[in-house]
Amino acid sequence: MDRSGIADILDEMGTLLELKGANPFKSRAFHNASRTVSSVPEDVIALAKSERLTTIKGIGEGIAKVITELVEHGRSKEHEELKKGIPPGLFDMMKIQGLGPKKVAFLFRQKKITSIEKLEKAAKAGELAGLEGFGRKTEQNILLGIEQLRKHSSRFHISTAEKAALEILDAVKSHPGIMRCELAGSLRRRKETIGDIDIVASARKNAVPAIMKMFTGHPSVTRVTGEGETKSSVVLSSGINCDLRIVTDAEFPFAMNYFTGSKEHNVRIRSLAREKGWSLNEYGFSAVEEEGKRGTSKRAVKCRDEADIYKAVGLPYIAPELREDAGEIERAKEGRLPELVEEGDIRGTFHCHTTYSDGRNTLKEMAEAAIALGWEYLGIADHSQVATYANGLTEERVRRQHEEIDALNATFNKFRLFKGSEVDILPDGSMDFRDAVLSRFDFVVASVHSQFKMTEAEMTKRILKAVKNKHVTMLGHLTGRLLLEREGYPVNQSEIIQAAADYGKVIEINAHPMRLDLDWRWVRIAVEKKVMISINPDSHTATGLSDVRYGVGIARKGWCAKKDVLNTRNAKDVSKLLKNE
Ligand code: DGT
Ligand code: CA
Ligand code: CA
Ligand code: ZN
Repeated sequence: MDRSGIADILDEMGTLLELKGANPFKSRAFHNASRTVSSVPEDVIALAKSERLTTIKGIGEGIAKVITELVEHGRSKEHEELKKGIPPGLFDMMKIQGLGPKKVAFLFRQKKITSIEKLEKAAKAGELAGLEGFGRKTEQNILLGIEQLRKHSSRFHISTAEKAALEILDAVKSHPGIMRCELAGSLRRRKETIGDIDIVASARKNAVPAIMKMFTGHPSVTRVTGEGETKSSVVLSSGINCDLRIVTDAEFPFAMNYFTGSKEHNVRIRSLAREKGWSLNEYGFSAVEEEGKRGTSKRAVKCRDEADIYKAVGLPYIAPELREDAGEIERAKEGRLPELVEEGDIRGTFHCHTTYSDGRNTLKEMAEAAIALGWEYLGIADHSQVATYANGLTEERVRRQHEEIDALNATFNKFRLFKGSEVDILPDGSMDFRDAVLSRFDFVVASVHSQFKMTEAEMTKRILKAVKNKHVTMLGHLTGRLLLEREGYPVNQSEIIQAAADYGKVIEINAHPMRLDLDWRWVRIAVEKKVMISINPDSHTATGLSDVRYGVGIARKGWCAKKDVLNTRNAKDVSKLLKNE
């Protein structure tokens, strides 16, 4: 069993203990161990084999024994004991927003509710409202939660999908029979969430069976759902499905183009091909035999790569991120496609948290991580005072942080930290620091973190007030959505984008894979209105800085060129831009 499999089981054991009402310290130990196993730099598998797991902080004797069993036998006795008497449906129930192990265990004991279906029935029949700790409101929220869950449960965050995909892609790629091999589908188009992983490869014919075997036998595969000569399908340990298609090298560009999608984009390209007298599918172009013209039809076109395919239908190459049939084909025809921002254009970022508020790494560690990424600057933005749940900074602590930033900046060569804050937009639209404090920052990110339950008109008014505040540099995670978990609060994005344009404010693409907010469909509108975009990781760890890559994907989907993105500018230009505000 691999690391992520072990981490999942430890986590499940923690939850099982919670469901059984065990000592909270014990269940927490398992949850913590799960996080430890997936994040420590040490080789957990090797340590397990040499019985040295307890040298890792947070792994005690008991948990070490479980891990060793999992590594050696792929299962653990204690885990199986814990599972006894716990219906698997309880785990599904815990995915409903607002339902934790305590409530689920209670519903199980009191009402024998063992699945989402039974829960839904009971809630609809009004059978929960009388129970201890449950009211009409809870009942309504449960029904709402079930609806949300159904809508989202078959999709995954891009970070989860990408991690799982790259692991198995690298393995397949390493086979000597492989000629070309790439990710296709929504992952290649950098969609905000992913349904399943699509891999396309070309290979020498005699190697295909061995490659398929390697794919279906990969350690991250938990179930094989199809195995054939051209296509195999598996379920990975993260629960995500993955398809591998193997074609000849001549077919490869066509298969890539087809399986990258989107479906809507494909349909358009196919009809362009038809206009030229070809039929196009995942294997190639072939001549359409027109009536009365038999024998005179065109010969099939050979294409070495996707650019050749677009050229054959009279278009310049269209980047995968744009392939949504959202106007890209018309633009391509006019030769006016945007020159999209690239990961390599990024020179720094804003909106990062440190140990001053709820981040895990110190100022210095965050700076060092940014330097290691080759960046010229990093904008620190810890939480403001009202955010006590996130250890928000008081005015006094802001002063101390600024002293530390000044001291650190004095030690850097060609790198600087910008002083910022993620300041709460209070319910009445005012900012959570006095003007005198706000004016001490190099930049201010304004975000809503509380009181989401407002009408659209109220929320829009609240945020508009922040846009008009002269101390505010940029808006953070505009809708507050958490992908696959929580819809954003209702807000008139169009009006806010217009105001940002009028008042010269930046809007962030929050690059955290759970957020990706501003949504790319709105990024496009912001860019049209010449609103500057900042791609911010909202990272709470040093490693989280690299989440910027997901934001770059969203920026590209939103048709951002390099010039549209604040953090493609060098430190000097950024510094000038921030001062003018
Ligand atoms: P996902 O997996 O839901 O995140 O989204 P995709 O875009 O990866 O969709 P998926 O995996 O169902 O199919 C991969 C690509 O294959 C899709 O983007 C376009 C192509 N494709 C699939 N079914 C059809 C179809 O019926 N017609 C056409 N033209 N293309 C299709
Ligand atoms: Ca897919
Ligand atoms: Ca697929
Ligand atoms: Zn925030």
